[in-house]
Amino acid sequence: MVVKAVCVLKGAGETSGVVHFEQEGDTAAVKLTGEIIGLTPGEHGFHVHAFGDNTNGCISAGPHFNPHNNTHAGPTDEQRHVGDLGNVTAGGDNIAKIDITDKIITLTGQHSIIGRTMVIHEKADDLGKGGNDESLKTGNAGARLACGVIGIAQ
Ligand SMILES: [Cu+2]
Ligand SMILES: [Zn+2]
Repeated sequence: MVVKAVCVLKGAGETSGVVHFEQEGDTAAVKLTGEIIGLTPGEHGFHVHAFGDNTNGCISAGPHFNPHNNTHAGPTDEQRHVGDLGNVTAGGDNIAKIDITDKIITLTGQHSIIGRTMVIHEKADDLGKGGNDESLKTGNAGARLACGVIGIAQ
């Protein structure tokens, strides 16, 4: 069975986007596609945060989704936050095309990301290699430019 989800990201500034998620069965990798516009050229941290709460903007989404109590890292690291999807890269047109396949996030079961929030950040995520405390929590990715709750898609 294919499970699909979608996330519409919005924020206080000009950054916005749409991300589609697809998973072909409970244990399969999740494929993310879509684009985020209104970004400065270069890398921007991109994570699943714990709560589907945007009552106080993207801040209420809380920290990175981390059900296994790990430190922050990059998407290919074995020990990472479930929500650590690393960076997306915007080009000179200020658009980041999303094309990610990830084996850690899931759209089913106890640790499903549906109902949680995707956040796109101001700065690059240092993937836990920044050499300071914040690097092991947030990757020093800075402000939350836009976010949206991940919902069930048709
Ligand atoms: Cu984040
Ligand atoms: Zn993290």
